[in-house]
Amino acid sequence: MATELKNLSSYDPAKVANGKGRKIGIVYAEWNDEITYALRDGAVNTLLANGVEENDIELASVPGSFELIFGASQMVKSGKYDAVIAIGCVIRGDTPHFDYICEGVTAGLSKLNVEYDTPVIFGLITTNNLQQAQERSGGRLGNKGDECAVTALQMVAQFK
Ligand code: DLZ
Repeated sequence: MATELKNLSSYDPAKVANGKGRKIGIVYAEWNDEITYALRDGAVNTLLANGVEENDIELASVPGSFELIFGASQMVKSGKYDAVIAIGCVIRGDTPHFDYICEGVTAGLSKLNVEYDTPVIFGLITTNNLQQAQERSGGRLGNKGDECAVTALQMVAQFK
């Protein structure tokens, strides 16, 4: 389903598992920080709104989205978290770099999900321009950080 058809921040609170006692790691990229900080804050606020305690949310920043793989990997291997949310924003430029980063991050995070028992949530926004990223980080289409937080709690409740 295209994001155009779903507001990323809308969810039914009654269907979201309470996060009390859950430990969530969030790794976020500094590239396009106007966007990634908004995504990170959305994720944190939604976790708090659904019972996760502030002390149980740990944040780590990495330089760019490509480094999300290593950052998420370190968090997963630490065994400290019930779920890890990886947040980044890649905006298409004039070269194929966009495709390499998107493919690399997708493959890297997917591998973690297959090889370890901690769910890694895909909070990477991949857009053609800044406006599309703004629309998905608290704008017209909601905030993908909210969606990631809800997804993390659902995955933990279902599988841990
Ligand atoms: C190099 C680069 C470029 C061109 N664009 C982005 C981007 O749109 N979003 C992002 O998160 N990171 C970008 N990067 C940085 C790479 O993710 C990575 O940090 C560098 O290639 C160093 O490994």
